[in-house]
Amino acid sequence: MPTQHTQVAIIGAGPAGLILGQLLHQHGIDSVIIENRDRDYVIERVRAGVLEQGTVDLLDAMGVGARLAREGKRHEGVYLAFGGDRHRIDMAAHTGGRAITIYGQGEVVKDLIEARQSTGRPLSFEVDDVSVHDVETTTPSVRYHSGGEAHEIRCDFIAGCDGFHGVCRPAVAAALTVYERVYPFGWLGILAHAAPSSHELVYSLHDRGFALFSMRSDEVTRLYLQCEPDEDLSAWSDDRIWDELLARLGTNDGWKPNVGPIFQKGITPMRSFVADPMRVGRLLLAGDAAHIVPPTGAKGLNLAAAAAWRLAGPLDDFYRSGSTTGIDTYSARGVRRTWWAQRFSWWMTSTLHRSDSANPFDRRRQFAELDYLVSSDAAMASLSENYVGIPFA
Ligand code: FAS
Ligand code: PHB
Repeated sequence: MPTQHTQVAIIGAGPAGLILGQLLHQHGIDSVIIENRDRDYVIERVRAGVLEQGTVDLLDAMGVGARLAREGKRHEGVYLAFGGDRHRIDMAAHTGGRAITIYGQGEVVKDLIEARQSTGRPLSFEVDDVSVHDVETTTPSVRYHSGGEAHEIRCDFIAGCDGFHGVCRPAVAAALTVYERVYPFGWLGILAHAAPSSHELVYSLHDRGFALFSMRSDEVTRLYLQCEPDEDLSAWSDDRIWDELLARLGTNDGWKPNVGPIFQKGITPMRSFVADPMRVGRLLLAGDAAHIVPPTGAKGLNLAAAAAWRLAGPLDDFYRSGSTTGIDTYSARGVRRTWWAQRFSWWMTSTLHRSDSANPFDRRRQFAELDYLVSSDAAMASLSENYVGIPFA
């Protein structure tokens, strides 16, 4: 069986794995990245769209921020709509100039794959039967098949960046405590060829349910509406989707999304999930492999980037000085940040979604929560600080 030797074996070429690979390269640390899907799939998969200030700064510092700087849309504010009115929160004013940037996850992954390939370091797509071994020893290994041939990677560390449905977390499930909440609704998301009619995002709580106005470019609008978790997509004609979006998003000042041909639609389940610890022996989990947040807080991709950044430094310390301090505290620091993001994402989700079980008291309290939020500088500052992202350090 062909055997590769490396320092860090990275499983998964999503944002977590690719950012870690690039940071390790910059520290002169060897790594091998293996991915079970093909290159086009990981680029074209429709996911995140919001980058925190810290993620943008990290990608820039890694030298993969040029196209992001040219094509990304920097948003200093965000709108909350309820009771028929839109309210703008000036996040930059509440955070000393920090902001979010709209840039599709596929674009981030594309830039990172190009950077990886220009380093000449290994990145293999379409592998299968991936398994991890001896993670409780100082010589763990990864086995997989590629092109029908068995392969083995011998390494010092395995970075489990294989997402929620990967093999790394289940491989150490016995050592983990899992916390989970599944929400009684999902998101029906679309991409449409329509020029965005707002220059910033609009989150809307409406009697008919939540809706979100976002974008991908000057020609493409991204929109979501609250639906049943097991909603049947075939029951949603394009006309029905637009009728519902216009009903939930249109505001008294006449603002509404532009309508255009829908070219992508899908349903996203909503869950909060935390696995603790994020490290078992020489296996270190990062990103969705360790935690899932509902997308209302736009934290998933940004947590993955923060985890890669939080792991690269300690690995560099280990190879420079043999110190394991950073590696030993990786999980505690990661789990703490994850719970902050969980709290914010749960709060955004429960404040902005319609719950069938809610009684009239809860509805009015939800409304009061939003009314207080857009009337209090302290509350707007808290939302802004969390939405633009708590600094990585
Ligand atoms: P990923 O899932 O992206 O990557 C893991 C990789 O591992 C994948 O490429 C997978 O193919 C591969 N893999 C899996 N099993 C494997 C195996 N056995 N062997 C080899 N490879 C394997 N987050 C935000 O921050 N902002 C948003 O606006 C936002 N919107 C979202 C909208 C939707 C519809 C969805 C689904 C998610 C959204 N998210 C958002 C969250 C999302 O972006 C994730 O948090 C992010 O992809 C996490 O990155 P990774 O941890 O790298 O995991
Ligand atoms: C998106 O643009 O896809 C998006 C924006 C904000 C969210 C989730 C998704 O909270």
